[in-house]
Amino acid sequence: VQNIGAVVFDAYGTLFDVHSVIVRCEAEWPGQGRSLSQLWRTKQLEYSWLRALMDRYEPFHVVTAEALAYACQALGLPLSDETRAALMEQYQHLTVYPEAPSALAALGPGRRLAIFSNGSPAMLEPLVANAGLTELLTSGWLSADEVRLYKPTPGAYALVPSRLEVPAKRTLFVSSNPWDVAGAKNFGFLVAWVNRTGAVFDQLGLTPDLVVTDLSQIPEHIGQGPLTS
Ligand code: LAC
Repeated sequence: VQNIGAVVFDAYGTLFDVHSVIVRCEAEWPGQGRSLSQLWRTKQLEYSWLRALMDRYEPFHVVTAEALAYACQALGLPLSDETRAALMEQYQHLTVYPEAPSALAALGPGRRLAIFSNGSPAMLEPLVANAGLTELLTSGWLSADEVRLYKPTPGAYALVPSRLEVPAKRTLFVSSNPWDVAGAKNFGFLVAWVNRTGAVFDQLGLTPDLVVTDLSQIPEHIGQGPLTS
């Protein structure tokens, strides 16, 4: 995979570990933390896809809050306003995967680095700042909210080449979420799947160009950034 002018990252689960959400859920409801955070994440994604199919877009922080409300109700967990606020706040303080900063530093020279996420600006701005990634992400973050279209709709990914001014075929999209990997491939990016957990890839008729177990393995596969013309 050569001549890559831009490397673009999914946020949740790719650059950022949502595990800190589990810890906060577990603190609130001991023994229920993992199941709550898993159901919360599953519903968050389901709702984004269902809203897209119904053409009833809402920003990702709204969808995330509605998914949390569902998950707590489904598990019979009473959710107070302050607990809701505390759990939502966790999304702004997710831990960065340990290898991410050095991987970003290695990929940076001669190319654009950015996040492209379903996350709304209200979610991404503090998340990136709190994680100290502002300098390393030379082209910042892009939110699907700018086009009010969620991944994996091609129109969502189209924001990336239009903002970065690097063609899709010279852009490497990096995600840990197979559905997002398939969506990015469908759009026309070169795609790397970060499979940290030994997961099975989804059967969607699309496969990643590169499979790694963490971000540190990406630089060796894509060589040097093209000399900035
Ligand atoms: C993101 C979520 C969906 O777009 O992983 O960052």
